[in-house]
Amino acid sequence: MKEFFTSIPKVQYEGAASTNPFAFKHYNKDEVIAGKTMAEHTKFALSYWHTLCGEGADMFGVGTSNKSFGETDSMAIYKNKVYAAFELMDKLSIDYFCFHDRDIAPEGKTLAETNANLDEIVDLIEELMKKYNKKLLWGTANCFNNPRYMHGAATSCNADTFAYAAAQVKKALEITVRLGGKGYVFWGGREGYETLLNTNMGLELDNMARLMKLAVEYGRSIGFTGDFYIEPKPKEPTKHQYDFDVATVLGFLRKYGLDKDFKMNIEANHATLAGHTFQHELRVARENGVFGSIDANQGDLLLGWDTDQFPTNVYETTMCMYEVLKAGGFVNGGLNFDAKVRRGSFDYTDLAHAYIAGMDAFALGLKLADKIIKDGRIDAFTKERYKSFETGIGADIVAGKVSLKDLEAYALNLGDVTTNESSRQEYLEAVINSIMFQG
Ligand code: XUL
Ligand code: CO
Repeated sequence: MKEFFTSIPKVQYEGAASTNPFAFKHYNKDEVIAGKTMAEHTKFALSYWHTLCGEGADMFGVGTSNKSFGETDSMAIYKNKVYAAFELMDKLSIDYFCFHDRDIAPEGKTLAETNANLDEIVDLIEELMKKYNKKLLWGTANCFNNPRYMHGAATSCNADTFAYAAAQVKKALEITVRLGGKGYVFWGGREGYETLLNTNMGLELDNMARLMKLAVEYGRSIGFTGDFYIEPKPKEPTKHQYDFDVATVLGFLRKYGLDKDFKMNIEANHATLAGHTFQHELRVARENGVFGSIDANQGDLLLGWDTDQFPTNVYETTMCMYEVLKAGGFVNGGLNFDAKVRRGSFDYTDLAHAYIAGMDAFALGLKLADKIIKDGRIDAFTKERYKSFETGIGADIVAGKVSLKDLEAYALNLGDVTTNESSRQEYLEAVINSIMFQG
């Protein structure tokens, strides 16, 4: 069989002291942490679009990395992408992958031809999934790239576009089910607006929910038992994306009765674009029972766009894994690297370095998050901070036993509040550092 990534060896765990650029320093897949192996905790996934399709083009220049894998005919290129994907997953011990329909097969002249292209490629994917023992984390439809989606997909002003998007979602769901995927993602590609001067926001939101309802009905009817996800993002490509952040999406899901079937796919760089930390978005999802899956990457806080960099910031990965552990771990979700190498990192070797760096950052984050939880000081401090709600008036408030009148009577009797305690933020930040850096 052809080998595409000849410069990349099978990557093994060698431990933190290793200087081998092709070795894991922290990701030791079978090592047990808090009752589960690292592989079970992390469920790393390869993002097909960046890894097999992204060539590094930006607004100012063409691609710097060729992803045609030695072929010129379109279907032959896409078949080689499949072989390349499984070779890389195998070399990096990545158990899952995710894709958009258009990442895996080219569009034909008609929708029927496009669907036939998909079927042909999915046959090959299915074969290699068995051969390499790999799984599909989630599937999705790319309803944003083609010019037909210039005004959005479900939120387009053009009903024909809505219908076309629905057809794409139907097929993408069928493929996801066929490949055993336990997730289906809606990232609102162009579901937003550029100006309110031409926008019927009410109809657009109703229509967005309509497509999701149709997807749930159809998905369940063909045996999809996994989670539907919304992946919040506040802007880009449109000025305002309707799925702004987890809190906004929650309001949307509850309004349209979609909250039983949908959870969140939280992306680190989307969180920061929304003016939140990654941990904030995970916490909001966890507290509301909609934590589902993660698109693991990091942005550059000095830039205002989605840079989708491979995650290396261990503070971020640690607090992410802290939230994941607190949420009880992934059920159907996992850690998908929706991340791309920089334009100047153009050769295949860079792909290996990038995935190794990201996987190690999360493995280290997992170990440190487990230590923070086992250490117990952070949790104990937070519990103690709210102790006034465990007895007396606080317990009555929590139990819903008191009215405003009762509380007024209590406050009048109190005179003033004289017992506040320090929040000890600086101490707690130092505790985190002392656990993370014990050397
Ligand atoms: C875009 C983005 C997407 C989704 C899948 O910002 O994150 O790649 O993850 O459509
Ligand atoms: Co994403």
